[in-house]
Amino acid sequence: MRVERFMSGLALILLALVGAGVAHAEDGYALWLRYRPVGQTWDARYTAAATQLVPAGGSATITAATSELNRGLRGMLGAVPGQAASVSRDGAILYGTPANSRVIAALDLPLKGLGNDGFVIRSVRVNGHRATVIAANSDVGVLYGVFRFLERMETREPLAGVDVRDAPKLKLRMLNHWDNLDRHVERGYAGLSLWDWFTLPEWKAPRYTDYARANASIGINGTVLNNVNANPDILRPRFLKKVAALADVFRPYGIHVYLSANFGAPVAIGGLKTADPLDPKVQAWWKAKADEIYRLIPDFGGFLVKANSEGQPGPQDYHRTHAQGANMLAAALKPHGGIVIWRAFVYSAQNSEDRAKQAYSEFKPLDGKFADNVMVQVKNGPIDFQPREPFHPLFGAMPHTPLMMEVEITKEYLGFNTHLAYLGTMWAEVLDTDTWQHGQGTTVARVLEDGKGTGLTGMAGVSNIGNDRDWTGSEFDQANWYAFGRLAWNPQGSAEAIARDWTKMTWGENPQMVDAIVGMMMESREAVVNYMTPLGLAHQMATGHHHGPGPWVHNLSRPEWNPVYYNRADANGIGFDRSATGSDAIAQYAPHVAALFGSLNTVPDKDLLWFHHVPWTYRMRSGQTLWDSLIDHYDKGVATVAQMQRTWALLKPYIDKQRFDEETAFMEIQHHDALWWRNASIAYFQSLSKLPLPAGHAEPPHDLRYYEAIKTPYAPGQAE
Ligand code: BDP
Repeated sequence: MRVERFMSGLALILLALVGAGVAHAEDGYALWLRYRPVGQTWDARYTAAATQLVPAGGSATITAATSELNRGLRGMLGAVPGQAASVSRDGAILYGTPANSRVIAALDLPLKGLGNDGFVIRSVRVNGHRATVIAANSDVGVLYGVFRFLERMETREPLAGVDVRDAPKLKLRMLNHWDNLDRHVERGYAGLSLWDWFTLPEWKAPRYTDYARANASIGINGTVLNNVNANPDILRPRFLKKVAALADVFRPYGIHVYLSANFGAPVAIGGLKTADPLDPKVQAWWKAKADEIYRLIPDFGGFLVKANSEGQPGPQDYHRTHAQGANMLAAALKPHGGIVIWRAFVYSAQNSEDRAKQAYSEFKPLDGKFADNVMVQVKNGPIDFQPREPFHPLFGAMPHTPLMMEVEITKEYLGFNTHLAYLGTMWAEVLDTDTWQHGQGTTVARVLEDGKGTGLTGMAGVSNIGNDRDWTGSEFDQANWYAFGRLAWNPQGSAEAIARDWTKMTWGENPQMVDAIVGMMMESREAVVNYMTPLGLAHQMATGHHHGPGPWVHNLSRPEWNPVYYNRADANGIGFDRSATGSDAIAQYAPHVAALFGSLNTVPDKDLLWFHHVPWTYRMRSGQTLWDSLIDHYDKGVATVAQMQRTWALLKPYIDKQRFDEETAFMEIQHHDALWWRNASIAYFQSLSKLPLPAGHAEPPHDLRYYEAIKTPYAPGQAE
């Protein structure tokens, strides 16, 4: 009796919970694949277009597509359609390749030219019934099409009369995890590494599958599992078995596994005395290692290498070039179809050349000297993932080398996980910039789309994923993972359209709310630039962890580690002269671009202090002095954050409590940090310029010493 009463009490509570909408309580785990009920307006229409699933073929990938359709339709429509071997009623969804389905083959769809990964989604008639066909040349293409189909429903696009034909513009769309073997994530702000090396390979956590689903949903098809500052132990047999277990989970989702390789591995774990790439024993060691890896992982992608950079070993230790090093590894991978991705992020410990010039100086002479299974991976800007940089000059200077662009999804220099900064706008800004390599119109996007005869094209993003429940440490940072995938698929895509799709899937469809959130996102990165490093400043962050301001730092052992190296502020003025009268970094760009950046008359304000040193009293095109404009920018940054807070507060009625509360708190942190950045930066620069603040702008509440004394030694994500 008691038990019964207890049970019915429990049932009542459960019912009440569901009824009261607590079912809507969300913690971000579902990402943009929330599949919430579509609501009355859409329910009947979508239900009529999803009455029956007709898969073609039985591969693990097609099975994954079926289970995603089931999951999505159950969530959005409340029911799972039955599965059938052929279309037997109106509203069927038929998905597969022409090779696996005579019906699909007979539809004669425009699949030519779509490659492996492209797809067609179309309303058709089959056996006299209305149906939607999702077809591709490979099962992975079909899976991408299925995700796009579900995304159309999530973003409330009509399914009747659908006609989509799409294919990725880049071949490799990769995440780079900077994950260590002890699960610490370098520059990670979302908990520990997802890879639980300790329990692999036996325990393949379900979360690995969810990771693969999320990536496949946005077309990501490669993942480098470990930090570029690579521990050679990952190449030991014990770890390779664990890597293989992850590769097995990811395979159905079209995701290939890659590893960061430590160039010194033959010495560190191979018992050799040298890692010289021209030494036959070293070559044999890498060949045997590659053979061993491919026995375990037949579709292994290849190696990512950080060599002779920030203390990592490399071919230059043996007086060999980057090309000689890369080509040696490439030869080991070549028989298996693997590739080498060689990073161009280098600056020397001895070289006194402007750091912004060093990668070009090192790599430009090597153009055309790399094997045809090597790509060079170039960061978006010439320094290091700053809130704003001009595009990297190598993008306009390597006509014979396939280039991969590397961006940092994790916000090492843009406020970690607690600052809202949508990076789609930042990446689109770089992608849309014209390098003028082959005359007007050679944008960075087009350079990336050109495999230089090798067929290798790609984009890499340093992952912001960890084992936090919401994956990325904040809801809004999920948008950066999503936007990366979308832009890697189509580097000419629109950052705003991407933000809009993500917002609808992540927060809901209410049009006012969507407009408000997209508006916040679209100005968020500029706000960070304004309160941290306006007008072309860069690398003003505190030492090591890069959290908070440190524009005064001048005592680190290497000149280019110090913020003063970048701001060059003194009593007279501020900025780094990279024009012809200075370091002449502009000469690394095509003449048209060099002229644009090199002259004070034409340099965009946003890049002014990157390329020029100007007096505090310099007259900007607006008529303001540089000093006044600088202060304006800091204050604008803070004001934008305050505006975002007000907008967000108005959205409370539309958003579930946990996610709303977390972002509210994070925006408070962001506002506080923005003020800190503004005040500390102004206090420092004012100690040099000795100028009063323009009317209407408040003095920093404390003196410079106060800001210099602020330390945050336990900031997360530090390099070890
Ligand atoms: C820097 C990071 C450092 C990375 C390095 C890299 O601070 O942790 O190892 O980039 O890209 O921005 O290799």
